[in-house]
Amino acid sequence: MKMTMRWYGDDDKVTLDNIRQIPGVTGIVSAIYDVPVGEAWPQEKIIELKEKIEAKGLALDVIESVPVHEDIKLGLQTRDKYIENYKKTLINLGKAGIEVVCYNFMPVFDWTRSSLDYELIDGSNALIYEEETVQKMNPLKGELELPGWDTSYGDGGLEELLKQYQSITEEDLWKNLEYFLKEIIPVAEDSGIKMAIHPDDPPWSIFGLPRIITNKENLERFISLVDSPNNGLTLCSGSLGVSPTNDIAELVRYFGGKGKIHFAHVRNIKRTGEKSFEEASHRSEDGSLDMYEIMKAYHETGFKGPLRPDHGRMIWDETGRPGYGLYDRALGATYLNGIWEVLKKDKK
Ligand SMILES: [Mn+2]
Repeated sequence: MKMTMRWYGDDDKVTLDNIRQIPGVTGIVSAIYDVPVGEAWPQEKIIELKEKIEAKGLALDVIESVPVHEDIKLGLQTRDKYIENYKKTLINLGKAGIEVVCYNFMPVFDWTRSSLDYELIDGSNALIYEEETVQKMNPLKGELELPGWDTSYGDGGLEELLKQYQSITEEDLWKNLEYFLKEIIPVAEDSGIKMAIHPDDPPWSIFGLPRIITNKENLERFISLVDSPNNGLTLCSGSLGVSPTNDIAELVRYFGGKGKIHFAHVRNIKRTGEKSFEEASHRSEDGSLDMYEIMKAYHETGFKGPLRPDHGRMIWDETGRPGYGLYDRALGATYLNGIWEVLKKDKK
């Protein structure tokens, strides 16, 4: 396992110098943020990012994410142009020696929460999701806008985009995903890149939009769309784990055993009701997931890929990008590294 940390580039308040001082963190998860969605990433920008990270003694282990243009998810005629650009990006990343690319296939909205700074009982702040609150919000009226969302559709564009999705069923989305994979996976193979789809967060439909990367059955269907070692998963414990029917350790054993987990997000959540949850500290006792069992499953399946603590709470008066402060993620990395050390040493 390679312990990594997400870094948002030069604009990130958390610096590479901060990250290199967290014990046991050796790699960075990052992306190019100033190329519009759908355009190819220039080789020079990728090399520049990689060299900046390596100059600090860290490795650029994962690109998270290369976003997928909505026309691809919608299956529009124009998708082929964007798929060609996606292939160019993969080729350029491969030339730079990048091994893992994370992406997702969520229509319109990326990860969704009802509050970004909910105060927990200990005075820390966390992202939470309450289904009732989200149901009442109207993103068309600007009542919900989250930092993870691509809003390049601009004024009025969102309404148009949501209209286009009205006729898209889950089966349509599956077909569009299959079309995309059949185009890009051969390029990923040639470029030495493992593609790792991130599950939908939360793993159920929101605002009437289809969501399909949600549970074991669908993950199985996903990997069978294109049978290739380069077609795999970002197994995110926090995204999948908010559904009590998703047993994360079991998913790790099952898909990890097949060599299908290319990237691991390990974080805890506390289920607070049906379809409602708080993001908790990484520690098992603080949430609904048993982190020891999850790490044990990774250890037992011989996981050698990149792994990162996922979102953290805001603690110690830190301010910054919701979910992506330094302190709580550093605690998470250290905690997970501690579990890993025990697992390594206990192995007879
Ligand atoms: Mn995640």
